Amino acid sequence: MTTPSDPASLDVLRQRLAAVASLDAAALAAEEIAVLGRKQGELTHQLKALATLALDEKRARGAALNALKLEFEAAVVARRAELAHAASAAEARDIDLTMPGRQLWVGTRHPVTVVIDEIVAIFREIGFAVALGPEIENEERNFGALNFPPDHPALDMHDTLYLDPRGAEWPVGERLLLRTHTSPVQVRVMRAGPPPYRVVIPGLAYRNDPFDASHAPAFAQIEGLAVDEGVTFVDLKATLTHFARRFFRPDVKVRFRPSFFPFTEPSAEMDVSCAICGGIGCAACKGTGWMEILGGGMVHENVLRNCDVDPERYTGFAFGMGPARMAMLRYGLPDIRLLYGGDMRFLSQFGAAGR
Ligand code: 2NM
Repeated sequence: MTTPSDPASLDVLRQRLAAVASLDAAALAAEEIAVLGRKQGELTHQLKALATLALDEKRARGAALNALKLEFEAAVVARRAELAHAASAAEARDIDLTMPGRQLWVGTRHPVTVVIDEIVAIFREIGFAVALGPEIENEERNFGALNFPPDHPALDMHDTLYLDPRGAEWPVGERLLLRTHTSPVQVRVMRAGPPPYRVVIPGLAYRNDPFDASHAPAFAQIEGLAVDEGVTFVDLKATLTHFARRFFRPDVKVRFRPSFFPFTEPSAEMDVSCAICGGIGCAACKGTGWMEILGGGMVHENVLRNCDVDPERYTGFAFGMGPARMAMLRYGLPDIRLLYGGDMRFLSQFGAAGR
């Protein structure tokens, strides 16, 4: 350390100032403290020592020291900016512009969505409109209006997802539930105005079922309803046969078997010749050559009455099917969990994006 009165001390500081421009980051930080530091800094020390000098000398030396201090501060700031700039330029040189870009993820439609859209399109071609309704329904529209007796097992807590645990205390018919089928939408359509109706209703339905190879607790459904004067079972058979030929292939065979549903009388289930083996018998059709694809029937007169439609004047047919099941049959899938498991390696093989 030089003494305050030593003129050489100013020269030493000027040399150190000139050297700042070539210091690296660590040396710059050390030099800043060594010269400008508030406790140990050389310049700080020299400035404090001015107090011991005579007035004239104090003025001249003070001015020189203060000018030097400003220059030193400016030099440190400039060198620090220079070092930062050099570091980011080096980083930019490390970017490999020849590296392949990241794969962009283009989504595809879910196979069940592909099937729903196709089914809806086939019915639209022959004059059906689409109707939609809420997934939260009441007991009356989900069951009562549809001719389910109050003691029907479907109303049991084990089968239906009720929304309020106090449910049992609610007025009869007003308990809220997740619809177990899309049929309450048909009730809404009929109550909204007089026939004719020709509608298909795609949507989700819910049942208190464990997830297994053929059941999901939330599943897609498509139902249809056609009500007018003079609609007969022949219309049902012709419409659904046409649908099967369009959906599978023109030469598909169909058969109707008697069945039972609370909301239709008579009722039937429709089978198609196996899409996989063409009717010879295989694993997909369990050797029978036939696959069940839907249920339906003539709308029960009680249902028509419950929905303010005069059964003396109007008749109609209704039907329902599961698009996930249709997708499984068409693509030969053994387990519904493939469709609802969310594995993109599987799902992205179906509907092309944006189709
Ligand atoms: C099915 C089977 C049989 C059906 C009945 C009605 C309504 F509301 F008109 F009465 N909608 N859907 C129906 C009938 C659905 O699904 C397998």
